Amino acid sequence: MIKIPGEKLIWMYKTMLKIRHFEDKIHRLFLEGNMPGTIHLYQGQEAVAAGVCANLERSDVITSTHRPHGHALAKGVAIKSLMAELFARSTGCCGGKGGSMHVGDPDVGMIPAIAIVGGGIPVATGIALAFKFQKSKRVAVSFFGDGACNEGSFHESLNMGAIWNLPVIYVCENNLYGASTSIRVAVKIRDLAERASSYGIPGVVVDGNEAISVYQATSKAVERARGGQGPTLIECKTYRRGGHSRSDACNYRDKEEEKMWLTRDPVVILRERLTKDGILTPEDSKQMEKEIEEELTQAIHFAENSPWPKPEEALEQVWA
Ligand SMILES: Cc1ncc(C[n+]2csc(CCOP(=O)(O)OP(=O)(O)O)c2C)c(N)n1
Ligand SMILES: [Mg+2]
Repeated sequence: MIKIPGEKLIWMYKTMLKIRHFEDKIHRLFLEGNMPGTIHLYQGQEAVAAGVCANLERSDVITSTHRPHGHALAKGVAIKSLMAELFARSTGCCGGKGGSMHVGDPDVGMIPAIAIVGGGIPVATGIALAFKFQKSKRVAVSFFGDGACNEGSFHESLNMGAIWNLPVIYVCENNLYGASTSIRVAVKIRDLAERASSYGIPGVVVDGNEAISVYQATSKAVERARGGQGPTLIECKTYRRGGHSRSDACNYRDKEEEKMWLTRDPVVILRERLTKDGILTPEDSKQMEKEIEEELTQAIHFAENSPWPKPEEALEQVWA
């Protein structure tokens, strides 16, 4: 176990709070009809984005999914540009053309999210191949769900990453459901991380609601990747606090299971741990929440007052 510096722990906590508050706000805005499109909330999984990204440099690159807000905030996409994108305004990180499922900013190392399930895995693998050709120490990280592990792209990418020892980390966020389908009827093995052995790479299972465990596992994987030893598959066991998307009442989930996971709130787990270790006080936490709320209010104001994209902009930034 490596010792995690206090400021890193605080960064992880603040990042998780930021994600939680950001999504509380946008959830309300969507339900009120003030935001177009749809959203897939990341709430409950914050420890994964924060624990992984705390190990990355700005120059490292991540790929994400249809559930990308947490990854974007943890990798450093500006809140204002994220908010404006969700409001479909031209000041958004994709010029208002992407919306919730396609947020990203290559300047901070996030490829705009790919909503095709499993679509980001080969992209991260290709980016890692480029890093290897460039003899750079940068790493690529692909975030994806349990559902993506049954896509061909998962298997093809892991094999390619493995045989070429690419600097890539595969982070599976196993929240036990692919939309409404329980993992129990979708795969026969207990841990998806077992699949790593078919490709000759390490596969580790971590408690995805424990930011510190996620951090530790990622730290090892990043060291391996930067050292030219190839990929790692990290399976983070976690749970969505809400539905798959905004209109899902989750009738397919067992109520006892829900109750158990909801008591394991990753934000609370880290807060209690840091408080116990004397790294965080309740006042620090309150102050952080206040600052985040102010930043969010400003971001919403910025987004609502930003211009809509012009029709002719639809033909810009198009390569194919
Ligand atoms: C190739 C493909 N098939 C189906 C869909 C529709 N779809 C969107 S999200 C989703 C479930 C994905 O589950 P998982 O990978 O576990 O991610 P989670 O939603 O749990 O974060 C599905 C089936 C899609 N976007 N892409
Ligand atoms: Mg899932």
